[in-house]
Amino acid sequence: MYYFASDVHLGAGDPAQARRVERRFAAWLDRVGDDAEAIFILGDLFDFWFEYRRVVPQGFVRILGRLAALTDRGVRVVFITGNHDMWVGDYLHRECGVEVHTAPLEIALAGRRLFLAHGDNLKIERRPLLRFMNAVFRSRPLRWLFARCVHPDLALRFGQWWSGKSRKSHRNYVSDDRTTDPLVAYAREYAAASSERPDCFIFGHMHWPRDYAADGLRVLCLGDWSAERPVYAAIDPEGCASLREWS
Ligand SMILES: [Mn+2]
Repeated sequence: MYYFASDVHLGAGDPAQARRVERRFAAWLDRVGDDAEAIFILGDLFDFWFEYRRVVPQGFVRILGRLAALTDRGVRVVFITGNHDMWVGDYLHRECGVEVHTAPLEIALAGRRLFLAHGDNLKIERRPLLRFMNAVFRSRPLRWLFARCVHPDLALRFGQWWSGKSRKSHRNYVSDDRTTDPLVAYAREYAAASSERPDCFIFGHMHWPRDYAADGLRVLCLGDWSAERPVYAAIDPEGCASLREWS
């Protein structure tokens, strides 16, 4: 089995809330770990993450321990970073054996061709401001400078404040499938332009679960983990994909 989850936002909210979400996701990892060939985390695992050469943020040990235990057992864990954890470096790979990607990933699983992405920064060419901000945020020299000049406690405090602000500002104004229409539109354009058309697209980011299937296009959008019953995706050995609720 292959499993897909996104937008856990570990550390978000007050400490009690953050712990609740951490336990929820830990229980899910325990369950899917039983029969998983691979587990894909499609971004925003952390509400904020910034790592120094020898310093990482406190917390999340239930999750980090489980990820390490999974990869120790030979379960493949793939993490595509999102807009809240774009500063993940090599710590998760070195310590937990997680395969980290900072861009969308095309991959063949169970005889299906999949396109996996967090869902931010798609079609960025036509948005100069977003492109500029991305260049700044993702710039390696700036990251290096930031890590050398800003004390970790200060950096984390700023980052957590910024993440909370951004999360709240992105809270959906329309609570229906229209929220994920841009992802479906992106998938349609991408499929039309590619020689090897993906059988299924899986995205996170919008915190709005949706199973879209029309005109040979299949798009799965995952839910977020602040929900009582988070929605994740599964693909069975026959290549059959579905959204599922975790409770
Ligand atoms: Mn998110």
